[in-house]
Amino acid sequence: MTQTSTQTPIASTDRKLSKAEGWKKRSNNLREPVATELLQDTTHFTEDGVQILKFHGSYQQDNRDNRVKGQEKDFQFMLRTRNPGGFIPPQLYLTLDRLSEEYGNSTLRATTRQGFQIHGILKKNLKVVFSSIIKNMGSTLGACGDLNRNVMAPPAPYKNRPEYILARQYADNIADLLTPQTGAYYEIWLDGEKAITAEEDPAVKAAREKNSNGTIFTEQEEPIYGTQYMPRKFKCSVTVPGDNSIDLYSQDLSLVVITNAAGELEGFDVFAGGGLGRTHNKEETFARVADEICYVAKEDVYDLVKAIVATQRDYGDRTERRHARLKYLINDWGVDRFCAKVEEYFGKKLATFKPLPEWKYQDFLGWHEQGDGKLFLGISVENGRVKDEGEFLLKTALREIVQKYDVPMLLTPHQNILIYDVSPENRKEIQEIIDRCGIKSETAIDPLVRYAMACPAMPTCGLAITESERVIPGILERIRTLLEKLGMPEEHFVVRMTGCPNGCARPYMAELGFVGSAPEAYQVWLGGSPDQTRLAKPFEEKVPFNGLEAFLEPIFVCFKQGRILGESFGDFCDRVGMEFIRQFVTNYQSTGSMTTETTELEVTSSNENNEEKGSATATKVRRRISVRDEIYNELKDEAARQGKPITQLATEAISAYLKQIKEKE
Ligand code: SRM
Ligand code: SF4
Repeated sequence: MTQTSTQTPIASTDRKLSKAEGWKKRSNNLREPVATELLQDTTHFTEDGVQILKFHGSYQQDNRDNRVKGQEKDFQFMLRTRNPGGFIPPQLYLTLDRLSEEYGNSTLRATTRQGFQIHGILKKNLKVVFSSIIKNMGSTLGACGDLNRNVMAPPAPYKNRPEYILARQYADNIADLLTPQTGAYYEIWLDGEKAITAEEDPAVKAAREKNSNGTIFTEQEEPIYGTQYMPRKFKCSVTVPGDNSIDLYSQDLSLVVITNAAGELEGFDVFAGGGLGRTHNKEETFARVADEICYVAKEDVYDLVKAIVATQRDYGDRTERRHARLKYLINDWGVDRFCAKVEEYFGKKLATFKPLPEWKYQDFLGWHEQGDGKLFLGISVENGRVKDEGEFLLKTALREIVQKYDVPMLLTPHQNILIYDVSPENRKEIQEIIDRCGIKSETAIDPLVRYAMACPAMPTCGLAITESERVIPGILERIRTLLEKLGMPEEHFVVRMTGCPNGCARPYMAELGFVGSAPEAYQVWLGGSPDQTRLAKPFEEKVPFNGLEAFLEPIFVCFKQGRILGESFGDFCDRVGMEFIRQFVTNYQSTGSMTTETTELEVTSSNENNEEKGSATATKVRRRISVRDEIYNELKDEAARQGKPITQLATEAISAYLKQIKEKE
């Protein structure tokens, strides 16, 4: 099944191809109309230009805060870096920092895929920004568009753990293997000069050019992608057994490093078919977790990656972009048919997936030994936004540290930053900079904040329905206040928020996910796991921003009453199910005595009070009685003092009273 340059990568279809296929085909491997329109004295690109520019790593946006009816939009551009595994050398960081001040909105944003974004660049400044990044060890090629995106890897820079070193190395190699080969990028942004890039592994180059079973197009500028690139974006990660810092189940393709007892690489377990983007009210679009596909020996790994890419390239849906990701192909075909097609490109049978340990999420914040005598420091960056604001001077601190100590950094999939290769003698001074600049240590941050993520949404994202990054700090504060009010001051769980259903901050993997669904309203998802190993479920379509407390209170009370000892919020919601929580919410009346004159107190009418055991599946008939506020408050205080749930104390008190009366009679 060898492809030639005259063949298209598109499986034959009678249906009309999507508009995007036309843009790609007409672009002459990503050159036009970007090259021509860049030279024009305009503030923005045409639709074709906008689409092709994405492949170069830039989105045309407008500042939505500045929209005025009847006036031209306030056009600006976002640039996204492509840096496998989140690696940012010091020279690149200082360049990005400077560019964001000179040409951007003075902030940098660490993304959920370990890249940086600069927002707010004007069209006339695009070339200088692109060329500065490229000349300073960076790239934006393929950070966006229908091709392989930034390859993720666990950010921990352990030097004494071979599996971590291998994961990083293979993330780089897969990124190289699938990097677009078109000359367009350097022609447009560097006037044809080739950038000095790190040496590519010769094995990767050979693998890209090897034409096994139709995986590549011969005599084409793009051997793997052809003229039409992929049907849609394609996302990969490489990780080590047990480390789910990369949110493995949400990726199109993931490799898990398998080593022998001596720490030598043997091969990889392969997952495929994850993806989160969906559209409200379109059931045919959905978030999906990746399937276990196979094991592959190390010498065959590039052939296998190419075989999976070729399967999606040739059979992914190019007629409907909402149905074009690999997850839909695998879902429609089933894993067996998908594997059979992959085997045709791979040229041999797929081997059986090897057992893996449980996945754990890790954020690597704080100071750590990296295994070679040096240290790394994980710094929490709220929603990835690197900025200076009031007394909080994160941007200043990072600039000072990188300038003074020439240390590289690794961006994490959780929008945080690790600086590494720190000599122990510099630790004290670096910590002093951090403290002086008002940056909190990981233990001083509310864990609700530490484990939360939000996408940028307003004002830069053209697809946002609601706010996200700008409102999540307030929402987390409100959740904390509510938890305190409900007697759960220490409780925390993974909260993620996006301004629309595309899922950029991976809300469908969170324990509590907010997804913008209408102006100032969010769809709420419950039941993801603390380690992001299963999908959450939609619970409510449109929860008003102002009514969050009233909405969340009964859910939290249900959790408090029904949890098993040590059970997390997401695990609880998943165990009892959405219907159980809905039922509880329907029967619930607020215990919020601060605002009401009387309080509805719930009493369980079974003779066994099993709240402490928290068996949410036990059948209990719940009834309500009202008590005056001051009595409720006294009960609450006493319950807290005795460490009992209020309901239990109320039941004990009432039954003691009734017993007393009976005895008197
Ligand atoms: Fe995303 C589109 C931001 C990770 C799913 N994403 C966008 C755009 C470019 C909006 C647009 O198309 O005009 C957003 C730019 C906002 C802005 O102003 O900066 C945007 N996505 C982001 C980032 C910056 C969010 C963040 O908080 O960090 C992340 C950049 C990652 C990177 O460095 O490459 C980002 N986006 C994701 C993820 C998470 C991931 O990859 O792990 C997802 C869900 C996983 C997935 O792809 O299934 C994601 N973004 C989308 C989608 C829906 C794709 C789909 O299959 O339906 C879109 C819309 C689209 O592609 O049409 C989108
Ligand atoms: Fe924009 Fe939606 Fe992605 Fe948020 S989730 S950045 S609103 S596309």
